[in-house]
Amino acid sequence: MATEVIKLVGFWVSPFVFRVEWALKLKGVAFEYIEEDIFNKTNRLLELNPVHKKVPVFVHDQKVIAESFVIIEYIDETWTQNPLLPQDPYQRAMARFWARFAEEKLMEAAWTSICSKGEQKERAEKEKTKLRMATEVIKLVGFWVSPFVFRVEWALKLKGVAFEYIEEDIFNKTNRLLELNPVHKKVPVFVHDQKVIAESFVIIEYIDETWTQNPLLPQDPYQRAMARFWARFAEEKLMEAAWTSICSKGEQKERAEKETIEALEKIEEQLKGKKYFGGDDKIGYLDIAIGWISYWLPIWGEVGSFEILDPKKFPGISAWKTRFLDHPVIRDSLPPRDKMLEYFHKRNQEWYSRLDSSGK
Ligand SMILES: N[C@@H](CCC(=O)N[C@@H](CS)C(=O)NCC(=O)O)C(=O)O
Repeated sequence: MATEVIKLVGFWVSPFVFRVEWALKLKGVAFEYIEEDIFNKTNRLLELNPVHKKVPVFVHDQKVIAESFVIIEYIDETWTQNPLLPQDPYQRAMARFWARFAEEKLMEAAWTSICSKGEQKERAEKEKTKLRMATEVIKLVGFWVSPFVFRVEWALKLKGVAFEYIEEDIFNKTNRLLELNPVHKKVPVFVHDQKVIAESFVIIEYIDETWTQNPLLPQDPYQRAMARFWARFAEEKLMEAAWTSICSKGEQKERAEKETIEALEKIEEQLKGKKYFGGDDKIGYLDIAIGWISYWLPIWGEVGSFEILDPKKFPGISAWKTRFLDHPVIRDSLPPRDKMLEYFHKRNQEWYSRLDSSGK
């Protein structure tokens, strides 16, 4: 190395130059850095890179190389310590493919989006989001009838985030589920690149904070607190009471029915004439969180012969329910009603026989 001439001609803020610098440093290759003024190009640059007239230019003894990707591969093949490209040819191809993709598509769109105005800017922003999504791994592990899974699906669709859905059999759990959610062993599980998240409410907040278009939670901290409060209330009080009311008998059933109605009355008050729980204009976090009331709850009522959502008693919730189910995203993302009835009848029978055998 001591007798070698190794020079890098660069410009202080160029990302193309920095990637060469990083490669050399990762390899432990000493080099001389020469700053170039790209707004007033020297003859040196014009002679070293007559084709593109751009930095970086890499000089190794008599050899002159331009184009950062070409330089990096040259460096990797010349100084073989700490290999940068994968050994496997397919992995190498993939690395080259995505490096080019980010360069040609993402960098161009990102730059246009900050250098353009109006429609052109909007188009570039959209392109950027689309490209970001194309390179992301976004998976939802679910179960076809789970209201917890559907709320995540609704959030993703309302945001326009494409994802891969993976069906799990919760009665015969796969190792995938046990590994992804070792704490609860339940669906939904959300996978975003290397990140794995469980618990539907936690997932929805993550989605809202990661893809900021069409915000779901209110902007105001107090309103956010309220949305979280009522989401939990419906989950802990209403869901539990409603399920018990259709799966129990006698006094226990009566008590659970009363609790269900009381919880619904409190939720009815929250609407206060609004179209949606989050306000008048659109579906938000709380609508999604308690969305199961619109579809699952009436089916449970049918299974347990108990009209839970009486429209006279709950005119606000009933109107919201119609509006919510009519929203194109929700309408197209619901489990089939017949199959649900059959499933919950079966679950209901299982609960009854459990109660009978425990002598209650
Ligand atoms: N609190 C969890 C509840 C998830 C849950 O109960 N999922 C059910 C499907 S509906 C499940 O995976 N059950 C499997 C089990 O209980 O072992 C959430 O909000 O994500």
